[in-house]
Amino acid sequence: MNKPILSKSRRLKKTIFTDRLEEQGLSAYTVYAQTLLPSGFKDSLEDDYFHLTGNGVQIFDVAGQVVIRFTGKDSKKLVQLMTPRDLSNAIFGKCYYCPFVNEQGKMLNDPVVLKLKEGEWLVSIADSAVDLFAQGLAIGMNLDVKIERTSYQIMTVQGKNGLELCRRVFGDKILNQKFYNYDYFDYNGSSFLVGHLGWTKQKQGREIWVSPDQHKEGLDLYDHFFDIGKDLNIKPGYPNLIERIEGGLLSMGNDMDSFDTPLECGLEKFINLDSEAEFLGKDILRKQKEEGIQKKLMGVKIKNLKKIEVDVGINIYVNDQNIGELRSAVYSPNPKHLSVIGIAMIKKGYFDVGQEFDITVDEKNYKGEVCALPFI
Ligand code: THG
Repeated sequence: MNKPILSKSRRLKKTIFTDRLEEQGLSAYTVYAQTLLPSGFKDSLEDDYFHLTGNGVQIFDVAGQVVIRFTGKDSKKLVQLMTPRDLSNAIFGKCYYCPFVNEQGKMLNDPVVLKLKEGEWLVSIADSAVDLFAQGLAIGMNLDVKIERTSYQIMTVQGKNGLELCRRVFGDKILNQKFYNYDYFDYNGSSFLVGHLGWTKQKQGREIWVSPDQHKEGLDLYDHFFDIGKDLNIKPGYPNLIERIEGGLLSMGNDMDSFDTPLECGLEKFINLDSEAEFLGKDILRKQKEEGIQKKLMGVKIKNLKKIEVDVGINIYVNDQNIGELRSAVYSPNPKHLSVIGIAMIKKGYFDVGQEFDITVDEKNYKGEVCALPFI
């Protein structure tokens, strides 16, 4: 079939790494927060999955995780207003994964939030325009805050050998960094913000946040990783759909959108509905928690299907009755699965593990089963 290409333009932001990735054999892009996000190189998605979860290291250009900076007297108030996660005791050096919601308590985004200084917050967004929403709130509420879409450029080092690669550059201090903490590390006289997190379930990954005035040094560091990482089996990578779905890492716009609440998305452990904090949708979310949810994001497995591309939600049925929608899916070559695995929003009464369902993919009928997230 004809494979259309993505036409580039100034509207689709390139990153400081884009040219390099193309030299390295980039074969596919997607777009994330208006930024080019790599989605394939020379090898197959499955080969890249085994490399990422096996004995290698991959560097991803994830500058699509656009960083919005909030500064000023009301910066904390505004960031808190958008999330049911209680940030009142947020400290420097920690990263906070925060569901952001609108006034209906529905998902707006699911960024990572950092308190950088008193009165300065960085919000590293998923794929929706948080800055515009925040600007509207700030104007409407007359808040003293400056909201800027920055040119931070994030790269992430992932895979089993990633920590050793980072140790070679940043020294032993990196080995002691705790999950979801950030700190500053030197490379070549430049101080980089490095966080222990990043877009996979590999738990050893590190993100390097190249600041707006470090673009040259950031690209130097990218090249340096490849120079010194050959014996560690290094290659350029990208958020891997198989690894993401297995790990149950949700994707804004794919698995969840502005029709879903964090409770329906299984994000309850990242929110505090009993806090004193003032945030949008508080009463609605409290009520929903009390009354119980009517739908829930779950894992699904589909048997006897080898290939699937979900570019629109696919309905799921039990006895010809619609019980939900498949939102992301991929064939997993992991010997534990060897089937299509996916993430689906399932209606109440059917979101129990083991529930069987029918689904039609490319005009053929298949049987599936609801399972828990994450898969592994
Ligand atoms: N890094 C940065 N910004 C981001 C992401 C990132 N912005 C958006 C995007 N990712 C949002 N998606 C997720 C989803 C899950 C996680 C991170 C970002 C994640 N969750 C951990 C888990 O589920 O195991 C737990 C996090 C925690 O314990 O606080 O890592 O990756 N800069």
